[in-house]
Amino acid sequence: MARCLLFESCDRCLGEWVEESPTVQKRFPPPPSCTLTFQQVLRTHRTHSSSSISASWLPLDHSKDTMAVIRNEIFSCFVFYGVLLVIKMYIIAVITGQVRLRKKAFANPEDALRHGGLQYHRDDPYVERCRRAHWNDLENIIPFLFLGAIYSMTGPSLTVARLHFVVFFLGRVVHTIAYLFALQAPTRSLAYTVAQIPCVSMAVQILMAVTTYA
Ligand SMILES: N[C@@H](CCC(=O)N[C@@H](CS)C(=O)NCC(=O)O)C(=O)O
Repeated sequence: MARCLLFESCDRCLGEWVEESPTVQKRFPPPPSCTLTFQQVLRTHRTHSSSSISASWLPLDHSKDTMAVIRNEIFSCFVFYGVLLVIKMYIIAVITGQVRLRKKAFANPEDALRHGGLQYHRDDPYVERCRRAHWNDLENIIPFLFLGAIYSMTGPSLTVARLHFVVFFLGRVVHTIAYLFALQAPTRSLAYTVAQIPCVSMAVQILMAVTTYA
């Protein structure tokens, strides 16, 4: 019996890593679906309420474990920027609602009636601007959420992946600011184009990663 380098003991019971051995294998045979070819270990746990032992088969492959951690870091980085962008979209929605109230321009007659009369069931140029900013986010951030999630699984380097996510994030923030504050052209278009670059790059890399399966 030997401790694995990756040993983590459970804080409630004494989890043990047990090297593959004929005796242990006999007691806890690998599941029929087990196709692992590298060295295997059994992770045994004494169940808390009784002295019986439960066990599961796990691969002992340190390089693969390291890869999993790296992939997880990349995915976490993606999630961080993805969620910030979703929050940014929520903020545009809140701004749109506030502008509707301030300008008395309601999309629905019942809202107009509640706020003064049917004459306020009308369009407003700035409300429309907010809506276009929001719509443009939908057109671009939703594809990013799809591409970024898949791209994170293709094993890019963390630095390169972060660069993709940060460039997209900053591009979209500048796009929103340029749209809502009607900044001088071509600020908004430039921000849009800059944000598209990492998306195109991710799409190409994903296609290259899966092209053998086409
Ligand atoms: N659906 C967009 C497609 C192209 C696009 O997203 N262009 C950027 C840069 S010019 C933009 O901000 N378009 C304004 C918008 O979608 O409201 C459009 O109609 O313009």
